[in-house]
Amino acid sequence: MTPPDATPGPARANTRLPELYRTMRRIRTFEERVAELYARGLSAGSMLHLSIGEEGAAAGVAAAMRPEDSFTTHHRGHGIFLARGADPARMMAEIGGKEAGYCRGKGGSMHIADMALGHLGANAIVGGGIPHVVGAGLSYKRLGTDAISVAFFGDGAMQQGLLYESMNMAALWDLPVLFVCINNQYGMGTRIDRATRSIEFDRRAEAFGLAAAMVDGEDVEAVHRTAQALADGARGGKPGFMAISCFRFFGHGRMDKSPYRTAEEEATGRKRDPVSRARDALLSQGLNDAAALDALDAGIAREMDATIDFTAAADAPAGASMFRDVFGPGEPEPEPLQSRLDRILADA
Ligand SMILES: Cc1ncc(C[n+]2csc(CCOP(=O)(O)OP(=O)(O)O)c2C)c(N)n1
Ligand SMILES: [Mg+2]
Repeated sequence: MTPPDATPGPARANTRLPELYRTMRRIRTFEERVAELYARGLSAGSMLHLSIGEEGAAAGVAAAMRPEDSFTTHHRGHGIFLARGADPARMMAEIGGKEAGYCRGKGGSMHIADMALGHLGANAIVGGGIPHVVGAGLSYKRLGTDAISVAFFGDGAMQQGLLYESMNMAALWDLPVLFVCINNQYGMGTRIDRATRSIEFDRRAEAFGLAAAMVDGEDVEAVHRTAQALADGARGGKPGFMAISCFRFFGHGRMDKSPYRTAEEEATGRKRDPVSRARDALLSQGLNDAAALDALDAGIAREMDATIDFTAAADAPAGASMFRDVFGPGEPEPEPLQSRLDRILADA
């Protein structure tokens, strides 16, 4: 139950806090612009799940991964993909349903994937992306590579059977896999203590033979240290699990005003802020001064503002491409909708 290497040490000269802060600030600002995209009527649909409050999980784990590693995410995965090197303009264009997006606008917020960056897919089915990393891990083991595959999912998936099948196989076959549960306290409108009797999630993973830890997502350096130890173990064939506790600052999706929780609970929860905590730490440790951090934040704001302009100006996919990119190479082209309709009407 003890995190493998989560003991806070003395101030470290080689701290990665500045880099972790930058990643988190980029995620926070990107998500704020996603909310703006929606408010301006430029998003493809309303199913947008912001990861504000969860930046410590994405930044901390991503920093423990290598370029060759792959991953899957749940429906709240913008921040994870950004932390893994996604181009925010192409991401925003995807969320806006534009041709310039990662999946030519056909994946949207919840189904972004990009094999070049190891993103095996966001998934709208709770727990749906978890078994994929077991398959990826099996292939890495067979190929003899050093890569690992990481599944990111919410606390809702802790109550899904496929997680346990996946953890069992990963442990049984010594696969280079890391399971990362982002426990933001809620599955839609249901608080975690109304979904399960036990939130000692690490004990569940240990029961399957995984190395397991729980960590506070407000402390990005603790997340990073824990993820690094578990990722190193996974690379050596000992799969790992970590549960990162944090607070979902806003509603489940953009339409959700969170009527199921009180204003006091939200105010208290939002004090668990990994971004402002990291900023305070950078200042108190003398790693940055306030002016430098303000300049950094302003540069990030400009970068993210530009993603909205890019998306607004980008083209939608051509109607004729509707069935393209749906099947793998070599699959027959589906019959165009119009010709199918013509045929059905002719037969009628
Ligand atoms: C198998 C399945 N059941 C139910 C849903 C409906 N659903 C969508 S998101 C969600 C809550 C997920 O909560 P959690 O896993 O904690 O992720 P979070 O939204 O908090 O990031 C549910 C129940 C679904 N998409 N898939
Ligand atoms: Mg949740």
